[in-house]
Amino acid sequence: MADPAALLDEAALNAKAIPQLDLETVDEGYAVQETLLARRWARGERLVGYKMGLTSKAKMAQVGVNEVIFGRLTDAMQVPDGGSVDVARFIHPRVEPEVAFLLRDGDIVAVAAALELIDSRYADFKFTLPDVIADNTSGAAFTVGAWHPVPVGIDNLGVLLEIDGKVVQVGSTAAILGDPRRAWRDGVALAARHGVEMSDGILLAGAATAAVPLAPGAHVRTVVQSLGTASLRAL
Ligand code: 0L1
Ligand code: MG
Repeated sequence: MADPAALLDEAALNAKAIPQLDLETVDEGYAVQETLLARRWARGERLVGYKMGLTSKAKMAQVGVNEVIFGRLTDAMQVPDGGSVDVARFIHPRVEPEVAFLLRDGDIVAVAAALELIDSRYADFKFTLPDVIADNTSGAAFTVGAWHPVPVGIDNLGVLLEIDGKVVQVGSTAAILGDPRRAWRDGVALAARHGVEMSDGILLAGAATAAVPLAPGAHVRTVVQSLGTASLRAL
């Protein structure tokens, strides 16, 4: 088989879906993810953080698996809050509302509302667990709102996802493994098992609702109770 990391990298660069790779194990998936990211570091992208995936029942059901996974965030994926992103760069982008943590020396120092754009490089958004891990857990772009000190309770904050001012998803941070801080703890342990230290930078803890397709022209905003908003426009 051709180098799976090269196939995934080129699929993303050309916005052209590829068939599933049918990797066999989760370890193989993380090894391909590492090689995929190495190609991006070589092009000058910088690591700015991490993301947890499949942290809610809705997301697990949407893709038919039941395990959390982690991926990497790079500077090239970050869209400023209120900024624009050209969705022609993607294959079949979807957007989901998230909670973001700012990590310093292994601790959470701030929290924010966030949006994640996911874009599977596989045709029809269909993949196995090892395949989606290899594909940097479908990560494509993200926006983080204003950082806030961590409130006492963040385990049941209301979350709205709006497109063009209309509410399209309603959820709660409870959907993120019962408490987004659990996604952080589980993520740190999972990453450590794969030789990755998740101690500094941004951590997208996971989506509070299912992801929705993102069309050009859409203005997307999430509102998270006590944490404010994050927004972007799709060009
Ligand atoms: O961020 C996520 O939860 C996405 C994980 C990968 C599954 C998907 O593409 O929906
Ligand atoms: Mg996500």
